[in-house]
Amino acid sequence: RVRVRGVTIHRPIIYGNTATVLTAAERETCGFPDHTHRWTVAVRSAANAPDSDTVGGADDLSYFIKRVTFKLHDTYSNPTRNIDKPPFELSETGWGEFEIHIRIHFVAESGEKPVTLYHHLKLHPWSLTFQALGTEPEIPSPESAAKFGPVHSWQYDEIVFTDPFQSFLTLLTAH
Ligand code: SLL
Repeated sequence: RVRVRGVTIHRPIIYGNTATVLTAAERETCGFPDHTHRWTVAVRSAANAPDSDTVGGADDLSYFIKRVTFKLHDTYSNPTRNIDKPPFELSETGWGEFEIHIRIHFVAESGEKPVTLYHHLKLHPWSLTFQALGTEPEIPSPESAAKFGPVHSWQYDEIVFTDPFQSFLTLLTAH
């Protein structure tokens, strides 16, 4: 297999989370009375126009991503979660913020090593309540947090492949 020397090619992605406050009814039915939020962590394409109500582009990343592993806090059972097909996202309920390790595995023919990203799961709308209420930064009550709607925390990044194999370069550019 031939590497194409001197070439870099990148693919833009968005990664991060949304979170919403559980209603009293949801808190009862989710099986964990101490859980306060439902959240979704995701890796999405930043290419193509986003839909109005989703974050990230409509592009399916599976032509070059084989698996995304989300490593959660050890308070979760089975904290290592593998997602092997798009959408590369995971939803859970919980009570606390923590750092999620996001490991992106590329299709076998790429010959590329996995890439790890880190995302601080955000549940609380600190800045919004701070600005709107003029209070000191403090975790808002579930009631006031719910009024602000879903929390969003997303990062833009580019996955860069340097000296890619010719076949992988062809695969990427053909998409
Ligand atoms: C904190 N350092 O103390 C953080 C850790 C961990 C959150 C937060 C687990 C849910 C479950 C969950 O939400 N963990 O397994 O019941 O705030």
